Amino acid sequence: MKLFFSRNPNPRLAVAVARYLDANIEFEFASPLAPGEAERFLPLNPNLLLPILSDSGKSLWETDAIACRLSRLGRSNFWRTGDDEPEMIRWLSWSKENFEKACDIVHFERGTKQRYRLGPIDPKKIEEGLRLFRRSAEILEVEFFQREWLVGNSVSYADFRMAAYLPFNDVAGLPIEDYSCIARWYHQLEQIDAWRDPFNGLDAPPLPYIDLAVHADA
Ligand SMILES: N[C@@H](CCC(=O)N[C@@H](CS)C(=O)NCC(=O)O)C(=O)O
Repeated sequence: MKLFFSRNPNPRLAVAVARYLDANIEFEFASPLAPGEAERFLPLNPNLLLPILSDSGKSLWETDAIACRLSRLGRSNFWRTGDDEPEMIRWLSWSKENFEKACDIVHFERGTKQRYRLGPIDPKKIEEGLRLFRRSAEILEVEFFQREWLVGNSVSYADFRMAAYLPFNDVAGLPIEDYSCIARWYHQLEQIDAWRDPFNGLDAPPLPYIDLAVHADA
């Protein structure tokens, strides 16, 4: 079984899950969008995106599905099952439309667009992302005032998914530290080796450099 990955947010998340679960898989750095790569990757993922989990001629794409598969294979409760599952799904679903979406909007402008030279930062999108970030961070802050992790008393995939863009906050510059309970939760997540340094020992070139001074925006 092989996980194709890059250092971008969703593939990073999948690698972190695999390493947290100590999954017995191979890792291969990939660039399906690079010239000449489509022919190899289209049959594996018609979206030409990462991560992809490939297993004896079959492939699974979408990070959440891969996390679910790896957790089941490892007989782990990291992907919650039983009575906690609806609560975990609630956070995955909410995150996609709220906290993580906000992080994605801002990171796309300040990070992805600048890394891959996709155009200038759009201040309107930054404003929209920051507005959604504040609105959703207020909800999360209340939650983390009352609990250490999103589901039950231990880390789950919901925590990893919610935090998917936070390792990129050096470029995204989201005001996480304004929310002390969220900051506390994230520092706690950073104590987990697989989260903090998922690419340790893997062959994976660094992401293209961004000159933060040149790209400073509103
Ligand atoms: N909904 C997909 C999103 C996948 C996605 O957008 N992947 C991006 C990185 S975040 C990608 O493959 N970019 C090209 C690359 O990293 O080479 C998932 O959750 O897996």
